[in-house]
Amino acid sequence: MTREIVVGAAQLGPISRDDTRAEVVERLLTLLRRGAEHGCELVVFPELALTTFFPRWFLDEGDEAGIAGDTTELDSYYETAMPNPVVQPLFDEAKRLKVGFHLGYAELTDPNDPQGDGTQHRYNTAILVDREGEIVGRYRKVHIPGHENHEPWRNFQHLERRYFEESPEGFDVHEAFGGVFGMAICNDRRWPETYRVMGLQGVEMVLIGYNTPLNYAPDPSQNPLQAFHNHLVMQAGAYQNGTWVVGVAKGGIEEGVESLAQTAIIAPSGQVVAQATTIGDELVTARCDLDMCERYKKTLFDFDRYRRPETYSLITNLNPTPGAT
Ligand code: CDV
Repeated sequence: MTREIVVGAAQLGPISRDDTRAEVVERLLTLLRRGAEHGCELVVFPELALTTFFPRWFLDEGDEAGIAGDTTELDSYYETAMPNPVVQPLFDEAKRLKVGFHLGYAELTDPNDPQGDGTQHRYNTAILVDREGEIVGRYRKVHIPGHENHEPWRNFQHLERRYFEESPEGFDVHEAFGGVFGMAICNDRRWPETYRVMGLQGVEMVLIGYNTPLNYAPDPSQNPLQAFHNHLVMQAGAYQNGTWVVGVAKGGIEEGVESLAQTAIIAPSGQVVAQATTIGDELVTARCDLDMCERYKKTLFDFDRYRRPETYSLITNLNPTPGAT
């Protein structure tokens, strides 16, 4: 018996600064229902899928010392609970349709959470929700790109490093949908370690949402290569770890900033098996055989047989001596 799962990659077009959460959730519901019509068991939404990409604005009156002043608008972009009343319809519909989903959002933690450390944190987060509408996995972004302080020379800001902490939790995998699932968020997809850490835990499908502006201010020579680099890293991550990768964009022109679309479902062979053709709300689907992962995990990328971790210590040694193993 094969372990096949029909997956929907639910690309979003732009979300405006004044769009309400309720309006956005209606768009997500439309895509979730479209997924159900296409036989999907899982629908994957992008990074920060409930709001506009707010790190493009300097939203507080702080300085190098950090966020300060009136944080009312900044805080309004974060979720303080998940699910919450505005997002609950998505969970209810998932349960009714028996379609799970993956959702990215900004998380403001509760300092009184008994499982927390007594302080409040801001994370760029994604959750995996099963076909019963239950959260079965949570991931907080590890690689945070951009900058910490207002840089007026840029056409737009990318203040992710001001508004989000780097998660110390790393990359877990989750048994769900009859397989082993992992999550990563946007910039994480450019780092080989992201896939390898999950590959070492037997991951069979990595879900990745992204917001990638076509204009990269620190080095505009990379602008025409955005689409190439996007697929390059996800296809390599899939192939080198024998895993499916589902990369889902929030694309199009959002508040004047043009972002990459190119949502894609990638097989363990590294081949793109489905790809979005628009830059707006669009669902692309693929029937993914999770057993296909074994073909790569048991042959070329048989980690136990062929990996040489004793020669890679430079990668994880926090005080490396170049050349030492
Ligand atoms: N949201 C992101 O993480 N975006 C980055 C951009 C800023 C380079 C990305 O890696 O696509």
